[in-house]
Amino acid sequence: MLSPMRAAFVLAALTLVLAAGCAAPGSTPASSAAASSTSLSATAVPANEVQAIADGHHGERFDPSERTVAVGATLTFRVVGSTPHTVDFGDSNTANVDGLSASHSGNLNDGQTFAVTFTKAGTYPFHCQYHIPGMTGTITATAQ
Ligand SMILES: [Cu+2]
Repeated sequence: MLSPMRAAFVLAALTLVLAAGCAAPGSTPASSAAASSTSLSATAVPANEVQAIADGHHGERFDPSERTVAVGATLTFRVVGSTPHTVDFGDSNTANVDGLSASHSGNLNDGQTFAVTFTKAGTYPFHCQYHIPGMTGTITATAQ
């Protein structure tokens, strides 16, 4: 039997789910696909974040490794775990990439972050200096 209190809660939860499904003008196409797949991490990576993680030997990766943002958006890269990483955009580990507020994080330890604002539409490959070629990703910035 469903008590009135519980029924109200279920209704509220359903409303939230429906609202979240509709209110997504700036969301990425990947988010709907990700919802149906099984995530390896216990907690989902926030929409404005890319995490640099390492799961055991040779398990270093960016999660997600591909993300689409609107021009003007800022992404935060965050190291999770005791393995240090870097975030470097472009082929060079020193040259700044046009269209980005910052291109090279330097060494990042557990919990440290690196924020990048995407000021021009384009495709921006990035990598970790320590774990190339395995640890790479691409951010796509699209005009609004
Ligand atoms: Cu790394």
